[in-house]
Amino acid sequence: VELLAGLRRAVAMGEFVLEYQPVVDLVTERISSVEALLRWDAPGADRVSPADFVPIAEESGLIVPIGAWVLGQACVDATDWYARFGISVAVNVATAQLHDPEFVTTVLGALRFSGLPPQALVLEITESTMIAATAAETETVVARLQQLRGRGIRIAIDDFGTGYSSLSYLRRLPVDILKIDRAFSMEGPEGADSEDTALTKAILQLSHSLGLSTVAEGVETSERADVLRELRCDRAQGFLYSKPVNARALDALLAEETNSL
Ligand code: G
Ligand code: G
Ligand code: MN
Ligand code: NA
Repeated sequence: VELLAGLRRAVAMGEFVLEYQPVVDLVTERISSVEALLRWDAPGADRVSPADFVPIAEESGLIVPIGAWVLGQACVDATDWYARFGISVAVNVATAQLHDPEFVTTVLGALRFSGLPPQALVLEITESTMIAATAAETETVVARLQQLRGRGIRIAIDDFGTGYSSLSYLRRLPVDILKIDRAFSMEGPEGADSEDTALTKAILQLSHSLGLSTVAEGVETSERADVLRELRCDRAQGFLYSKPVNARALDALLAEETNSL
């Protein structure tokens, strides 16, 4: 209840900020895109993790206005990065946003206002999006995603491999990118688990045969990056390359890359 009141105030007072985590091309090792990640800086309090407040924002429906702000801000920030470096931006979209009749208008409005081209925007949705939905609701969401995809916006399945019934979603959803959950790249005390590698390999084979692009999440070591490159995973994201950083720090990272060309 306290958190919910805080969230309402945060929406009204503009206490949210975005950080951006680079996604790196595994062959060139250059930044090809970024993922926008929401942060809540309540004045006089410690930063609250989205893992704690996003579920509450979802339950209360506040995620709809918060998500609209995220889309708008991410598109504004990315316009310059796209123009100068060809960097696209991925935005996390909660289930409640996809069920909002205004969702398509909100996304297209964010593009129009910022001037960001649709091919520079990726919407990340999770497999769980479809679990609670009825057949009719699923159809509506799929139609919305198809409409956006028709404009050139790409759709990514986030946290792939952890949800239930993954494969049936791939058939139903209009998808361009699979993001392999970081659980498959997390290393135990003896290094990368061979079972995780086997699963990663299977996901990559599936992804290749469906013509999808792949991003491995949670890559923390160069050994893991080597394995992924060998398995022809396209891109990787994780602490090996960069933690999520604010927009100014991302500017600096991109400028640094250009200088080292
Ligand atoms: O960045 P971090 O690892 O703290 O994020 C924790 C969780 O919050 C992740 O699952 C991430 O997908 C989610 N998250 C981060 N930013 C957003 C956002 O803008 N919208 C939604 N719906 N979820 C987000
Ligand atoms: O669920 P989603 O994939 O949107 O969550 C992204 C979150 O994962 C980010 O908030 C970020 O803090 C976290 N993250 C990013 N890279 C790494 C990593 O290399 N290791 C771990 N443990 N977490 C990461
Ligand atoms: Mn994500
Ligand atoms: Na993820």
